[in-house]
Amino acid sequence: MKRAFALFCFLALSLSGITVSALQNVVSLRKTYELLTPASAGYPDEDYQLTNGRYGTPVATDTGSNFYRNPEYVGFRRDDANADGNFVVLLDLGESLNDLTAFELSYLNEPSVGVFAPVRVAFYGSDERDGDFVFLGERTVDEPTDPASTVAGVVIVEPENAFTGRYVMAVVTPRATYVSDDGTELPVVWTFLDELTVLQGMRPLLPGEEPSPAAENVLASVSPVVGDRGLVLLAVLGASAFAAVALLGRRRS
Ligand SMILES: [Ca+2]
Ligand SMILES: [Ca+2]
Repeated sequence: MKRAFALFCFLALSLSGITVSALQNVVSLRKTYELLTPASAGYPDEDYQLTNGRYGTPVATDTGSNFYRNPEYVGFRRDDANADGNFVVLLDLGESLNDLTAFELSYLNEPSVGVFAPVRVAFYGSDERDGDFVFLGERTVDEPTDPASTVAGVVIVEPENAFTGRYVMAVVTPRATYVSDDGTELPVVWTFLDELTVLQGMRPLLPGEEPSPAAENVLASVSPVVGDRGLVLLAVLGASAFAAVALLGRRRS
C-alpha cells in the first residue's frame, strides 16, 4: 500500500512537471544563424552546432580527457574577433516570436589547453536583421584560469521584460590575457562555444525556489545541461519526487 502510494506521488509529481515544462519552449532549436565573426578552420561549426540542442562532453584519449576535443564545440580565434574584440552570433528565429524570456550561451573554460571562458556575454534583439537592436541584458563571467579549472558553463540572461522579435544577437567578449604557470602574461587565443538558446515563456521554478519578479540575470557558470533540457528537467523532477517519497516514507513509518 505504501509502495503504491509512493508510486502515485512520483507519477503525480512527474506529470505536474511535464505541465510546468510545457510553459517554456526552446525556440532556438535547429534555427539558423550567421557567425558575423567566423569560426576557426580547426574547430569549425558543422551544420549549425550552436542550435542543435547538444552540449560538449569530455573526450578521453591516451593523454587524458578533454572537452575541447569534442567536435560539438565551435572554436573562435582571437584574430577573427571584430574591431571591438568580440565574437558575434546573429540568430534568426525564422519569424517574430513573442514572450522570449531567457537567452543562454554555453561555453568552455579549459585553461590547461588554452581555451578560456569569455568575460562577458551580451544579448540584443530586433525584428529586422539590419534594424535597430535593443539591449536585452548581459552577464560578466569570471572563471578561474589555473590549469586545473575546467568548467563547462552557461551564461543566462533573463530580461526584466520579455522580448518580442525575430533576431537575437549574442556578443561574446573573450578574456584578453591570462597568467601562465611561470608568471608570464599571455594573450588568450581561443573561445569555445557549444550552444545558443532562446527560451519562450515562463521559466519553471526549481524545487524550493520562490517566485520572484526580479529574476533578472540569475545564473552564470552552472554546469551546462548535458544532452537535452527535457532530460535534465526530468532528472530534477525525479530527484524531487524521490525526496518527496523518501520524506513520505519517513513520516509514515
Ligand atoms: Ca550545440
Ligand atoms: Ca565543431
